Amino acid sequence: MPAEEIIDVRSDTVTLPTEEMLDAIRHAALGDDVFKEDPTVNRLEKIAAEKMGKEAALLVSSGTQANLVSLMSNTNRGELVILEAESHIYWYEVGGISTIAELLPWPVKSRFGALDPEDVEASIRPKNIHFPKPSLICLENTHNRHGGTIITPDHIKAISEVARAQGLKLYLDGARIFNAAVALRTDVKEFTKHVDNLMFCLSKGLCCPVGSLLVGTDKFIERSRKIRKILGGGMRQAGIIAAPGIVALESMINRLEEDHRNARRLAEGIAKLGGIQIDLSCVQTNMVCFDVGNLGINADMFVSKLKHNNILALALTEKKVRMVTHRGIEKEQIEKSISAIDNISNELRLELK
Ligand code: TLP
Repeated sequence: MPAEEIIDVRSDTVTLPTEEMLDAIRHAALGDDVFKEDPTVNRLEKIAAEKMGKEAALLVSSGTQANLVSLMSNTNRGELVILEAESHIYWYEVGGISTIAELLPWPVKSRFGALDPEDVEASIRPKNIHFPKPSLICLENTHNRHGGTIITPDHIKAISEVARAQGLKLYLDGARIFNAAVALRTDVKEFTKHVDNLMFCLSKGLCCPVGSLLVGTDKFIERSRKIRKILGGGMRQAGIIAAPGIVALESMINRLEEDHRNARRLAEGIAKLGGIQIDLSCVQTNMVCFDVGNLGINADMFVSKLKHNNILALALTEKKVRMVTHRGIEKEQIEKSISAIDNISNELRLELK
């Protein structure tokens, strides 16, 4: 008997490489990247820089490493970094911003992940003997904890004007920036042209097994290369990571649209069910977050009930469950998920009566 299918919507990080990627890995030309001699890495970095409209790029092992290297490369020890209060850097990177980069994170709240330029301006305190020097503003697009929401190019521009006027740098955690670009049917450069530098991930919806890229000026990338080395991130024959990255940038970006379509389908299906709250206006890319608080259960418990139905999801907050669509999650898996959520919520509502 075939094993029951597992629907894994915990994250788009669970995606597996395509056959084309595996072939590219097998045939990649390799060299020692610490000596800058891996031709496949060099090619990927060139393609990434061009796509983002910047001078240079650097392959790193993960999104977390990309953010850490960028924080260190954009600042000096002891300075202050303004970031969104629910940002990945602040929430999920084990406090590397403080323990390793030795920076003071200054979280600013927002409603949908897009910092209000006025709030950013207000958080930049004047020169004073008591205050650390503010040097960097970090944005995140799409915004993970706000449910994959998009910060529009115009909004980034408004924040970049504040940054420039105050002499601060602007960095973008663009782990899923291609999701934003595809959703708005816009060239990714429309977002990146307003920031000094950014990172994006190959290992999420683009389906690569490993890797993220930092992109910025030649000077920023040279400094980042040295910092990556300090952090143990010099990766020798890294062409085996870069090869699927090239495939991703050449052929996997437009497919993100399918993930967005499926997320919308899932969200609209959930919205019709009783007892669950979902804000459809926040479902802008490949994430679907919904609130199970009215069912008399917390998100962790709801997630374990889903697991009994062979569906893997994540608890985002005490009451919110997150599901992420990606390659391998099709209409059929979406329908199965909606009906499992329906059954669970009906059972819970009966218990509440
Ligand atoms: N996010 C992961 C988890 O860490 C939560 C996920 O499943 O969404 N920036 C953003 C905006 C991210 O969402 C992530 C990963 C990272 C950075 C870190 O990337 P990795 O996992 O490659 O270190």
